Amino acid sequence: MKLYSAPLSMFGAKVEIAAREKRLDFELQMVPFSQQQGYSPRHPEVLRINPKRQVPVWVDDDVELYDSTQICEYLEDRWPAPRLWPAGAAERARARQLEHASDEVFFPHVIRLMGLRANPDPVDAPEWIQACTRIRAYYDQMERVLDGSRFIAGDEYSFADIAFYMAQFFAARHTVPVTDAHGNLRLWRARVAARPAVRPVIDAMAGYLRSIDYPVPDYD
Ligand SMILES: N[C@@H](CCC(=O)N[C@@H](CS)C(=O)NCC(=O)O)C(=O)O
Repeated sequence: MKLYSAPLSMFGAKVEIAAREKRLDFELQMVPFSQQQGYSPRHPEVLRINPKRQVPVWVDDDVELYDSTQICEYLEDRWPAPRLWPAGAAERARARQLEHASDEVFFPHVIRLMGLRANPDPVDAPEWIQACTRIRAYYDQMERVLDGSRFIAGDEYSFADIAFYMAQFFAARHTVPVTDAHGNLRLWRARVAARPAVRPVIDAMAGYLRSIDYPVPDYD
């Protein structure tokens, strides 16, 4: 099995963590990527398999998939243990909703910061302030979700934790870290970072950032 990812792909990291949690034997293929050129040239297998031309892409014989969430669903169906979605239908639906919100509600604010950072002095721009405010508001929401539970979707670790752990790392990289103002989230972050499946993935990403002289935020 093969995972096509990239050194700063937060969506690729989600899949890598999930595959490690399930102790799968897979090859990790990093596609060409640099801060200057972006994803150029595109890897031919990524172009062949993903009409969106993005990583992650997962290949398991004739099963060829793209999109991190879709790939995680496959991993869960194909290797149900250890479980990464909760057992009950309602709990599962809630966890899926939280995973989706992390990728599609929270992360777009981070993407907005990434785009604005190209400008000389973005910090006074109303769009910058608005994105930071929305990121902190989402932290407030997750702080309440974590009140009395160890993980985002309850007491069991799930894909929702993997998604939000990676998303908040990117928010931290782009100036809006989880701080002591969010005590539940700080404890949760350390809990997730300590997992043997998470540690090597986040350490490798931090190592890549250091190798290109980029700052690394606290991540545990
Ligand atoms: N929803 C997709 C998003 C994938 C995505 O945005 N991948 C980024 C890397 S993290 C990418 O390949 N970007 C290059 C591009 O969009 O051209 C997923 O969950 O896999």
